[in-house]
Amino acid sequence: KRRAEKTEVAEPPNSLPHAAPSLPTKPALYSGPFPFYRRPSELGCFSLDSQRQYHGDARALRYYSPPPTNGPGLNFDLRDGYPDRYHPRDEEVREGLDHLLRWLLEHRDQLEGGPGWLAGAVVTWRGHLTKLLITPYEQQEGWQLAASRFQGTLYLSEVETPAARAQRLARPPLLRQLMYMGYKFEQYMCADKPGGSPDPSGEVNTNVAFCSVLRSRLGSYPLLFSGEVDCMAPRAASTQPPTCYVELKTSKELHSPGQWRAFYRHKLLKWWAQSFLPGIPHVVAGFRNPEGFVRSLRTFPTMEMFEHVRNDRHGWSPSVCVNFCAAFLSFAQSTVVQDDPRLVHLFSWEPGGPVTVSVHRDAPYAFLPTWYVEAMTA
Ligand code: 0WD
Ligand code: CA
Repeated sequence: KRRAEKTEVAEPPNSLPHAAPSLPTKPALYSGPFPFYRRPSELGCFSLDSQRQYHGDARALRYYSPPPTNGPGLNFDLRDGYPDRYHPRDEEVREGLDHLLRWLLEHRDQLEGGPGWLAGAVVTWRGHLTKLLITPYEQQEGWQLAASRFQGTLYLSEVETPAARAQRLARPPLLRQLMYMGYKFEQYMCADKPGGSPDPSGEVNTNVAFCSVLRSRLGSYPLLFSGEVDCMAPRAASTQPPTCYVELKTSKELHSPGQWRAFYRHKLLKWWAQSFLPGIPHVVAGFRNPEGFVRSLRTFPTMEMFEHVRNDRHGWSPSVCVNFCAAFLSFAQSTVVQDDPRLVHLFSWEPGGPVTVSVHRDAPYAFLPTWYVEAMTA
């Protein structure tokens, strides 16, 4: 068994001294014990409004407000308001890490962890770390992560792959509607004020977001990342973030044991990875029928999701996911040596292969904005 702390870097054979290093992704290579993952703590938050404008506060935070009964009577029409009350975010706007960088710039003098903490940290979106966690099991979609080192800190920002872009531009109408339905479910489940009631009559505007900024550490790698949070439970066992947060999901109604098995193997892996990272303890799922109505809810505690695949030969393992992520961070830390915000190491991965690296300077891959670099240098 390989140790979790070891970097899974394939050394170039002696005959090819200049072969670029790569990182394998097969699950069997990462089956060691679960590595250390620091209990995530919230450093702060920010909100994006209906115009996608940044505000350094929690104005976009919503409150978990499920219907009084989960059973007969529950009937959320997820297609209601589509497309006339839908204001989707402009996906052509490439935001990169910008909103998170703005938060960081405004809070860099108040960061805990002592002087120099940020210089040793990895800064990224939670969603990028989720993709890393599930990589050993992903068989469909590859990814590209751009990495730059600046004042010691390693910044990771996703680059849309050509395949993902093509898929997005050719997104079938039914898939567009399905995306809307996920947001519509949030509207049925959330109130704007603690103790308030949901108002599904308004429009669904996906520019609006509440993002939590978290600190954690994976093995020896300090992490600062931000993730979009759906809502907070005002009467949760703990009112302290991130344990009061609730992640909302929708899924097709499941009937046969085979359908549940597939759900545990694929969907629950993604749900687990996404909520494990920020330490969000509960995922509440709405199950929709073929007509798009949610008729039942089920709460999945994040820390119990693995139990559904523990005895499944084709299941997933949290330690494989987290060991791979640690190996990637080690690989990235040792690959991106030069401190230069205009230099980008592009890590690319396609299912079935290893993670490979290419090096680029300035446009189109450089992602640390001039306003950020200049303000941090001043
Ligand atoms: O520009 C990009 N390539 C991306 C931007 C990719 C991923 C996220 N984002 C934005 C999000 O809009 C959000 O403001 O970054 C911020 C933080 O995202 P995250 O929490 O790191 O991302 P992730 O965990 O992948 O997604 C969380 C939620 C999603 O909920 P579900 O239940 O579907 O996982 O953020 C939303 C979505 O509600 N979301 C997006 N909203 C608008 N545009 C997008 C997107 N591209 N991706 C995720
Ligand atoms: Ca969600």
